[in-house]
Amino acid sequence: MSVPRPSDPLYGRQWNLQSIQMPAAWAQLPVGRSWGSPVTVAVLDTGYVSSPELNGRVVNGYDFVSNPARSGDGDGRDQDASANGQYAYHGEVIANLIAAAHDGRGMAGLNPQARIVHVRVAGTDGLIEVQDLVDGLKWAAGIPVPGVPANPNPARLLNLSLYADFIPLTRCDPRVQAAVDAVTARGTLVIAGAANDGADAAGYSPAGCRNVLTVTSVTQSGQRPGYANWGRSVALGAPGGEQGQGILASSLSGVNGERSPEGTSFAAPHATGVASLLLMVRPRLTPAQLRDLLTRTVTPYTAGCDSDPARTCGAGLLNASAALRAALASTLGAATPAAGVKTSPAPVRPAPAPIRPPAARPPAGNTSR
Ligand SMILES: [Ca+2]
Ligand SMILES: [Ca+2]
Repeated sequence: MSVPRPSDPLYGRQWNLQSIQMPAAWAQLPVGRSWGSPVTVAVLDTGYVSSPELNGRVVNGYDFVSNPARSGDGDGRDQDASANGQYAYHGEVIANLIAAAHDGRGMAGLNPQARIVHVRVAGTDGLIEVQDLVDGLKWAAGIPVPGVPANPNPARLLNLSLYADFIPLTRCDPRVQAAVDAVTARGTLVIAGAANDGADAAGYSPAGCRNVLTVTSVTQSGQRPGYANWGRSVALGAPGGEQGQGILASSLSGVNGERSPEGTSFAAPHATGVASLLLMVRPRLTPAQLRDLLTRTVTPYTAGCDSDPARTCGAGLLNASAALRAALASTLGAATPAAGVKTSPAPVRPAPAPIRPPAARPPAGNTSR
């Protein structure tokens, strides 16, 4: 079997794609045509960046940052989710990891056929209020939110490389849990980064909530980096990098158009990208079925991910090839189109004007590591 090798110049340094067996996953998909049903992924994060890696596949969703003192755009909530401030690259990198084009430029994303909706929930300080997160979660999945126009591009997957600030880090916040349960009931899977405090992820929202697929970081050698949260609420591990060996991605504001950040923020989108491939080939998979496929096909950690067995990193390391093979071998979640009916993708709302370039500075708090 020929293994596709993207011609994108950064591809040779994207070690994380090898770690999760991405080339062998792509090899199972048709070349030069659609991989299946269209899949929309919402990135709840710092907001919209007009990435050339996502040309025609990215939507400027909605700005849920309600506090004008933290929004950086002079007002509260509005229809322009454009990122601004020093962390603007955060959501951009996450979207690119999931869906960057295989176009001979920049990086290669996990699913170059996925569509991205940016939902802005983080202020320019990188922090997130519970109510903004709760409303953003619902809206992203297509649930009505008072005072906000309906989302014309509801997502089946929500990537949350973040947690709610301004609340104690002692348990899943019941407001966040209720929102997660509501979107799960609509068939949408919430995927979260475990956060970067080297602590038990159970105290974080959404990482510690039920029905969330929580992802922590592992290094290239399959170990938990010291920053990465751990514990029973972690479902699996994915490459999140470490100092000096980050997760390479295209970024408009990065030096030479690239960045190599590390953090669980950049582990979670690996699971999201693979889940989006599973939904393309098996569009009726439920959140529970997606979770099962992703966790039972992992590559086991050779000697645990940490010398302390309590600091678990979940079932193992994400394995894109094995997950896709398992999905394709099963009829679970298969589409049942009516004979002669050709499905076509829903229109993507046109993206508005590009944002002002963010300052390139190292991130600080939150999962914005
Ligand atoms: Ca605003
Ligand atoms: Ca590219």
